[in-house]
Amino acid sequence: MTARTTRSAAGPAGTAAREPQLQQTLTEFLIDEQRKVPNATGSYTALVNDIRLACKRIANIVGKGQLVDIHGKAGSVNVQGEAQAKLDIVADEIFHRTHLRGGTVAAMLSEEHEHVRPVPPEYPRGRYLIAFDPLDGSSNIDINVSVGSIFSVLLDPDPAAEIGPEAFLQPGSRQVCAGYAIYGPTTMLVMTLGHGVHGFTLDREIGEFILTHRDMRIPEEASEFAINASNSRHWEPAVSRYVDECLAGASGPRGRDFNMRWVASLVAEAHRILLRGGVFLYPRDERASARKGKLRLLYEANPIGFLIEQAGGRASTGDSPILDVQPQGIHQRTAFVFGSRAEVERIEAYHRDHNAKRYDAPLFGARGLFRTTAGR
Ligand code: AFP
Repeated sequence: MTARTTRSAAGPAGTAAREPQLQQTLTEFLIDEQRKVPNATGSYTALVNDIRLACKRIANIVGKGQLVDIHGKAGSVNVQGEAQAKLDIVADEIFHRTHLRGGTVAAMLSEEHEHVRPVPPEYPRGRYLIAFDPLDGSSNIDINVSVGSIFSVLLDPDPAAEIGPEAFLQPGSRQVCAGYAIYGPTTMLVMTLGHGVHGFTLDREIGEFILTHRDMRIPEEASEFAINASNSRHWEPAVSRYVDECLAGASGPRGRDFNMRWVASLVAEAHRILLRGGVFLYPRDERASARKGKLRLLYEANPIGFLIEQAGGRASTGDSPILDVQPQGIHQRTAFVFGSRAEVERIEAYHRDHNAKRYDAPLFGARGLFRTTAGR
């Protein structure tokens, strides 16, 4: 055996003395991004570093589960009137505390708090506003299914003014950064800084996020749709028509079979769609609680919408682009449809066609698959 073909004890033939393959870390990625901006102060990089730390802290606790008594309800309700899980409260506290000291943030908005929380005067006020859903998909916690955190970053519109809720009332098109962490079999941070979408996987042994999914693009071909079908009797005609056509499969107007998915975690659905294509719908419907939709505009729909658009997909209210909506309130709800561009455009077209006239949906009408009360 010559020196050239010496077999390494650690690796297969031919890999002897190979240079270690150092994958790019999130830190290195951010340094490269910062260098592209002349006169950057590093404040933005520091903010993303704090987001990363908050997500790692939450991932650590999510990963321990009931070992640290984190499952179950907290016994309180949030501003939306939803029962809070213990992990909702812990994750909210982690996001809040992790962003207090850095001097990057002026105020925070959370799903779990009625009011905006300005950074207290003992800490420096930063240039950014951060809105977050600290723990998305809480109903999945106790059953050990993926949950996540969602964040949206805006610029403080008036750094000299006292900060209040109106500072956050900016359309999603003004976001400077957005993303989510998904706490699944692996923990990933998926984000956009406004130029494409990149995914980083947490390597727990070195405690770093590694760039594993550069420039994520939503596949154009879609064969999966996600919707909570238990609400079908309340849907608008355009939504019923779209779902009916998917369910009709190869023999219907779409000419091919579709599959249906529903994880009840926006983060998990968005992650699947980014990687595999498809479409997600949480439409408004005729229930009093859902007339304006269910998902929250500022810390659910806008950040996910920004990611989806940056990955080449489309994000919509069902009628118009989600990122153009002028928010009226910090906890405002919205209808939300996103995913592969052509599917979302089709749903928008159905809304235009059908909003004026009643659609007699064959699968959801009196003889419908999901409807039990005849003629209702
Ligand atoms: P939480 O942040 O309160 O856990 O909300 C989960 C969620 O907003 C979103 O992630 C899901 O898509 C949606 O609710 C599921 O809603 P249904 O339970 O009505 O299907």
